[in-house]
Order: sequence, then structure tokens, then C-alpha cells
Amino acid sequence: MISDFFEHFGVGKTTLLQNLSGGLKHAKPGVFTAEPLLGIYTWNHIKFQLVEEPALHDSQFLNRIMVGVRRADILALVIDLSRDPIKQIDNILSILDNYHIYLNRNPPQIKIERTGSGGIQIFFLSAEAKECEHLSDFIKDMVKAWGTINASVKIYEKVSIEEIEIAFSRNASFKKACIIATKADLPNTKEIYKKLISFLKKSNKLKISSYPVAITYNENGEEIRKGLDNFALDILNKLNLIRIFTKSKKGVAEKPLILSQDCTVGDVAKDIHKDLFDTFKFAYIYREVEGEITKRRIRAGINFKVNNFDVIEIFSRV
Ligand SMILES: Nc1nc2c(ncn2[C@@H]2O[C@H](COP(=O)(O)OP(=O)(O)OP(=O)(O)O)[C@@H](O)[C@H]2O)c(=O)[nH]1
Ligand SMILES: [Mg+2]
Repeated sequence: MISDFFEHFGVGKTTLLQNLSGGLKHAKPGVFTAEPLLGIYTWNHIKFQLVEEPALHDSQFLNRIMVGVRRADILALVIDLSRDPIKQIDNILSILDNYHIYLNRNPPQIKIERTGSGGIQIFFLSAEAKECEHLSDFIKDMVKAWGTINASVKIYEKVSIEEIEIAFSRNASFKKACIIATKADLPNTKEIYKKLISFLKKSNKLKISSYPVAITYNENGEEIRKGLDNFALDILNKLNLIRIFTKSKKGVAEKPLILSQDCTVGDVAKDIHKDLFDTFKFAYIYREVEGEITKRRIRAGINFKVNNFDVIEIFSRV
């Protein structure tokens, strides 16, 4: 979780962290968080580690904060709906930009390699890539500024000057991101949220989804959170992760394994234990198939690709 810095009050990161983690005794909402603060959000037996980074305030601290940012699987830009949300987004994006951290975009399809000799060779490897042949001199200048006179540059798609610059920046990092818009209980925030949504829709550069949230208290002093109901599921989807359930003699485990969507039965075995992978014999996959009442049982080998919600029973040679 990251936010811009506003000297009067915070955007609500600690309040949210505390709420999602089911209460953190040492967290102090309303007091500036100067060090990263950790919490665990549990959803359907899945644990998500949450980190509140200090508000992006001082260049002296930014380097440290960016180490945390680079480590995250997904960034939540936490925006306070009682302040101008677009300004906050601009502030955060310009800081991330300075650190060559780019949100929700793929790395440019450019491969740069130093070579021993032969000068600078540029290859435009598709019809679209050939449309930027006129940028050859610019690319050569970038190679020289990169500190070499011998290099091969392979370009696979049509790229802009900005994308070429990104490809040459050594510490560029590409992160998934979303927006959490806080304090949605305060007056006028519905209107402000609508403005934010229409701004995001219009922006073709920043493809980002946003979640409004409000944390309030009832008359008994109990905390109530409105919003973020589908957050965990969306995060799994955004990170291309699937849930697999293992089956043993004891039955089907309640707690899923979280794996990448392109994983195989072998990856599942490895995730459970290396020995299970080494002694793997075969697996039964129990899979829901449209139009069938009971799950279909499929006998699968080690390279069989698993699907979201598959139940897997693995048999070993020992
Ligand atoms: N009305 C309302 N106030 C909130 C909400 N969330 C947080 N606040 C208030 O906003 C203030 C700042 O909250 P924090 O959770 O400390 O914010 P933070 O982002 O952690 O702040 P820093 O650590 O200083 O960057 C506190 O007074 C909270 O009570 C909310 O959903 N609604
Ligand atoms: Mg805080």
C-alpha cells in the first residue's frame, strides 16, 4: 500500500491494514507510519501479506520505500477521497516514474545485448517493428549513452521513443497495480469517486481498477468496513493465480494451494514436497465439467495442465 504525503492527515492505510488483518495491536491509525507495517489478510483460507509503506514523503526515505515497492506482487495506490484524487495519483505516478517503476504495462518488446564487435546492429523483427525504422539514429544514441559501441538491438513490435528509453533503463520494473479509494463515507465522496472513475476511463495510459472503501463505527463502537468484498478474488485473477485443492486419505483439504495459472500436475507435486515430485507415479484430477453433475475423474501424468478449482490426488511410487 502506497500513498502520497499530506502533512495534515493520512489517507487511511493503517486503518485499512488494521481492519483487513483483523486488528493489529501495535498499529496506530492517526499517527504517521514511518516504517513499513505488516499485516496478514486471510480470505477463504488464503493468506495475503499486506505492507503499508510510509507515505511517499521525503527523498531520503524514498529509496528505502522503493525497495519494498519493487518487492511487492501488486501495488495498491491508496487515495483519500476527501482530497483531490487525481492530484494524488499524479503525485504517486511521478515519483514511481522517477524510479522507473511502471504500472500495469508489459515490458517493451526490445532485447538489447552487448556484443564483442560489429558496431551497433538494429533488427526490426516484425512488420509493425519496421514502422519505427526512422528511430534508428535515436536507438544508436541510446546504445552509446548506455556505454557501449557494440550491441545488437532486437525490436519485436512497434515501439515509441518512451518505450525505447524504458528498455534502456537498467532498473525498470513493471508492476501490477490497483487503486483503493478510502473514506468513502465522508460527504461528497460519491461525486469525487465518480470523477475518479471517469478520469481513469479516459486515461488510456493507466489501465487500473479501483475499489472504494469506508471504515466507520456503529453505536457500539464496532468497526464496519464497506467495500473491498471482491478484492482478494480480483487480486488472484490479476496475478494470474489459481486455487488447487489436494485430496488425501483424510479428504479434500480446505486450504487451497495457490499456483500460477499455467502450472502442471508436476508443479503441484513440487509445491507439496520435492520428494512427491521425485517419486511421482500418476494423479487423479477431479474436475467440474459443464453439464455434468458430478466431478469428472481424469487420470493425469506429470505434465498435465491443471485448472482453477481442480482437486488433485497424487500417487507416488513409494
Ligand atoms: N471517515 C473516515 N476516516 C478514516 C477512514 N480511514 C481512515 N480514516 C481516518 O483518517 C486518518 C488517517 O488514518 P491512517 O490510517 O492513520 O492513515 P495512514 O494512511 O496510515 O497515514 P500515515 O501513516 O500518516 O501516512 C485517521 O484519523 C483515520 O481515523 C475512513 O474510511 N473513513
Ligand atoms: Mg499509517
